[in-house]
Amino acid sequence: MRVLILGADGYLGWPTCMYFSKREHEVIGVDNYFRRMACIELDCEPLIPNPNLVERAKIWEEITSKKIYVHIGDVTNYQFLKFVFEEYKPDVVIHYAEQPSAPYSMISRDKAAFTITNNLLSTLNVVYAVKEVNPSCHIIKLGTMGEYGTPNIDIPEGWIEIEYNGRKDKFLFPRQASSLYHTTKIQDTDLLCFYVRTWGIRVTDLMQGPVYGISTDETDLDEKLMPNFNYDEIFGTVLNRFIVQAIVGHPLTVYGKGGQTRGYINLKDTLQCVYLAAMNPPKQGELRIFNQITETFTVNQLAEKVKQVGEKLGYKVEIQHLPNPRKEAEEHYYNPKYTGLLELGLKPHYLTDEVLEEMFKIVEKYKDNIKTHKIFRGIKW
Ligand code: USQ
Repeated sequence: MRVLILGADGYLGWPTCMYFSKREHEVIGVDNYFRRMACIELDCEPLIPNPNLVERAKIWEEITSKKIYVHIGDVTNYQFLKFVFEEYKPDVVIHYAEQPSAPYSMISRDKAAFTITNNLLSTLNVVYAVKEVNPSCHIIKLGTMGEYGTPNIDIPEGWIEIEYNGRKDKFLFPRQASSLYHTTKIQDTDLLCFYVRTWGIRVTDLMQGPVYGISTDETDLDEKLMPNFNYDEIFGTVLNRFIVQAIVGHPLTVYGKGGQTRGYINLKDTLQCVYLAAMNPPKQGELRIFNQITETFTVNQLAEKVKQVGEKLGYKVEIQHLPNPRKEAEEHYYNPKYTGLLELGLKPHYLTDEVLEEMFKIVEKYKDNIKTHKIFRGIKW
């Protein structure tokens, strides 16, 4: 397959490029370095310095003799995106080119406006490029479990059948986001749903939960191929943050009561899921939705696990309950379904003590890079 990856320099993007390339697919990676620039602007650079995307692709080629084509540009610029589509005519486009952080989207009006413009326009442009250049191209779009929020009923994979006044129909499951960022993901899904109905394009929308992890089989080949591992409040996800905090002796930052439950997934499984979606495309005119998680935890459970494993490794780990800077339910029902990807063949890497220990061991090597002032600044909403 010819695979176009938008957001190829990101935490998920770069490992995805290598994963497909290793499996003999032709990979084209596109990025505008938004995340790198935002990390410099907001003083929250990742734990390990990463070579830029062009350099990463060169290092990958030196090690594996496999080429990843790189284009630096902005997906919200339609002329640029259309040029890339015309040049390569991809079979599948993986759209990660979004502003991915809930706290970032809540910093100011300007950051909210950027999040809306970037996320919606990039999705619209992908739809148009597919329609105008290659209508059979399969769009794989990264959505988020946060689109559903935390409803007091079970969460199906995207769709719900409703019976009302004696009649039945199938709808997108009602969505209730808890940040502006998550709201843009809902709007993306609505856009895709509209164009699937109208133009018969084919789309897989992956509702992913918070990802953790720092290594994959491909990143293990060379330190310079490691993913961008953020541990700050803006771009770092909760479990990655807790490991870094445990290592530097910072009390684990549990927000509020810590009963917030989410579906989590190992970075290695994100790659498997996206790959399985690409290898098993939906038919034309279908919007297929999978919940991309492998198990659920409360924040308190994650903190306890990190404390236990950290203490086994000789760290003194304290758990702290901070006043929650976010508006979210801290105790709630949560029962999502996530069987679709398992049925396609996903073999999950669950969050065992061994997995946590391995993460501790890798992060420990970069301990001197950790800057404690980046851990918590209290972006509120
Ligand atoms: N949390 C803490 N302490 C922290 C950081 C987070 O208690 O130091 C809590 C949050 O309040 C939240 C949960 O942990 O209840 C998860 O927070 P997170 O920062 O790991 O994840 P979130 O902001 O929800 O966003 C991340 C990704 C986003 C993705 C989303 C999936 O940044 O791109 O869409 O996970 S989901 O959460 O299912 O919507």
